[in-house]
Amino acid sequence: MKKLFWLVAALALASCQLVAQTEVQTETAIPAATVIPGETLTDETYLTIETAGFSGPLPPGETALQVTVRDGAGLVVEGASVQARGDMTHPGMTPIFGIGVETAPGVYRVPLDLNMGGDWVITIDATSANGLSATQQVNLQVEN
Ligand SMILES: [Cu+2]
Repeated sequence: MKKLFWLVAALALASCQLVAQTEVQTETAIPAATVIPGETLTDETYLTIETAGFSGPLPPGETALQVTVRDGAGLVVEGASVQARGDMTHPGMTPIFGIGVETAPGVYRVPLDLNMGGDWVITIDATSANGLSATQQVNLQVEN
């Protein structure tokens, strides 16, 4: 069982690296899976995160990401806790945070104040009511 966990962890890591290389314009990022250690990977043991709202370089200021949370079977997950953290790729910046509000079943609107032009890495965390979680990183660009 441990071997399976490490295999999945390695796959999740590989998919994170893939996401890091994804173009800013990508509408739907590659889903990342999180597995509870010691548990078998089944539809009930992981979540996926889909993101939208990254169409081309964004103007600086207030924006919102649309995040859809699904379970392993592809069904939307209602009542999840969704948060996003924004970090710029250069040092010396204070991170920004946004809390998701569910606007449709399994769909969360996450406001973010992109307060500077340049390259950002947005880290989205989702936790379901039954304690499963997933993390997704997306790169985006803000106009100067
Ligand atoms: Cu900055």
